Amino acid sequence: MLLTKMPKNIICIYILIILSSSLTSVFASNSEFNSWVKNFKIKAVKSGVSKIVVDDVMSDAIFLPKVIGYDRFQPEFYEDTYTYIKKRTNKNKVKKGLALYKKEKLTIDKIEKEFLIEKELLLALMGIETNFGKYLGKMDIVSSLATLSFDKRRSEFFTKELIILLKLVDQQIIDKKILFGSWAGAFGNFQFMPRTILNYAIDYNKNTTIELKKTEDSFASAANYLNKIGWKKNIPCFTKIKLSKNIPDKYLNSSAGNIKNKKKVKYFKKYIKNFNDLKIDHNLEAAIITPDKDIIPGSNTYTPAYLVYSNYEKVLNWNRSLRFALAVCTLKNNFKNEI
Ligand SMILES: [Ca+2]
Repeated sequence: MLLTKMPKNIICIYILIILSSSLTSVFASNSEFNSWVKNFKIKAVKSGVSKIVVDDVMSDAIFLPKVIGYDRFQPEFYEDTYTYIKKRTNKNKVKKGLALYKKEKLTIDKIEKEFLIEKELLLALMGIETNFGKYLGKMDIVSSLATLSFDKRRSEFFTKELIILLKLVDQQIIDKKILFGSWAGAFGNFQFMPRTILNYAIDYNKNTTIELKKTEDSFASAANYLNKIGWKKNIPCFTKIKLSKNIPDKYLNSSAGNIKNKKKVKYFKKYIKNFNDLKIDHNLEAAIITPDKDIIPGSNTYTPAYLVYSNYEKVLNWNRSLRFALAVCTLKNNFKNEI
């Protein structure tokens, strides 16, 4: 805007200054990144990955500035709960999930029985994570993880994930040629991080490779994961409630990091206006979440509010976001009404 009023030569100088300063910072971060890679490779070898694999896989790793952008601008940070859930659980998504279920019914039903995980939950997770395999991500995962490890915000977490990924390649569990996924390093239909692949992914159809972009292995791996972390079949995730203003602040969880102050459902009776309408076991252990409080500017402290149970926390294990877990369980309920 300002540029149109400036003389041309001044504009040129102005643009040159901007260009040179941004180039300097790119070069600076590239050289810092390269020296980070050098140190990381030493660390990876020390933790037991073969030097050949470390050198081979890390040779193409580059710093991806856009990954930092995505990390700082996740919808979980700025979308209010209603918008977030509505966008991800619409009729179209249910329709798409039902079509997939119809096509893969035999496999999905078998996996539901074997791992004791509702098919509706599996469909919901796949729907939210990748829109049923449509958005698997095309990012080079090694570079994504390296960029996030180099970055200060969650360096320790992503460094560990990158080392696990190298181990998976080293042990020939994963082929380095297929390592394309999300900006945060997640992979396949259910967006597994390397640690999840290591601990829970299975070669369900026993063809000697784990194929997380195919139905059999990806559904069985997701079901195995949920089963191992303690998902309880036929127990709800959450119940929407209307809170009274007399509720002490300490019961209002707005952070997914650590759900605090759990009590039996009946304990919260005095704080819930619609308690008598709730169709849930009053002895179930529950906590209260108010996901917009402290996060969405100007939001009402008491709405929306939910009682959440142990299954809800299992979905948080999957992805530590209050809204993500609400969306998954909402979509699960939507499927329940249709299947
Ligand atoms: Ca397989």
